[in-house]
Amino acid sequence: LAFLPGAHEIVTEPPLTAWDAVISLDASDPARLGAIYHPESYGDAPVIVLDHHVTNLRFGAINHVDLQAAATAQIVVDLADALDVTISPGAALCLQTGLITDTLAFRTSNVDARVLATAARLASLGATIAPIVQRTLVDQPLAIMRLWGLALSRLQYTEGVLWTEITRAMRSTAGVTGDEDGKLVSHLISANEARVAAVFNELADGTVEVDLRARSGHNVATVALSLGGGGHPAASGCTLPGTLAEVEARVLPLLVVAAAETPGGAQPGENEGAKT
Ligand SMILES: [Mn+2]
Repeated sequence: LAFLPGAHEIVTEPPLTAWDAVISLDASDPARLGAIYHPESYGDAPVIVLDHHVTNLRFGAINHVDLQAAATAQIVVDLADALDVTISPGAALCLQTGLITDTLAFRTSNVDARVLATAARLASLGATIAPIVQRTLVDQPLAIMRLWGLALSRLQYTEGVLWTEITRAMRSTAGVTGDEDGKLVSHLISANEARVAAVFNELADGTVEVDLRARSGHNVATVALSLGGGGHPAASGCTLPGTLAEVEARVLPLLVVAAAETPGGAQPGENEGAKT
């Protein structure tokens, strides 16, 4: 995201100074904010939660959770309008990037006329859609593709659930530094046979990140929530302690149940990818 204005000001360890307010965006629970969230040091500063996940735990002093918003950036635009704040070209680029990444380039099922109108308006301010899609959703390092190759060679399918795993050794072999996997699970769910997809990702700290996707009519948000995570019915995740084998043994039976749900019991409003 280095192309965004202000990107160089992003820090992963904010100073523990006095803040006027702390604003959490697109996070359904504090755990999704990771180590940057220190509520014990915020004093009287209110935590303001802006989000659109159905699993949101309302952990702020002020919680503005708009379940109809296709993207959290849509909520920010709505607030700017309500407060009569002019959106600069730089802000438009950031907000358009938020719309695109949160909706996987306007492909999630909650995309509606409202978010398309907002995208058109931000485009008119100079935030052209195609280059943002290319940079945020299409371009991948070669090492990530090598990692996909290793992970796809371990692909397993059972009762509507398509899944694989990524070990630390595989990441090392592929030359991938860090914990990212290029959102492999988003590709798994595109298999015709997959009603639910999962990637079990062995992290450097010894925990396992579980990324989940579901086709319309199936719900992985309830699975993620029951395991301490969260997200949308069609896209959710959690992080669990244990070995890959232990976590897989715990989660896969729940996914088989989710894949067996009949579309008649479908939940409205699903979505998405970006988890922060
Ligand atoms: Mn989101």
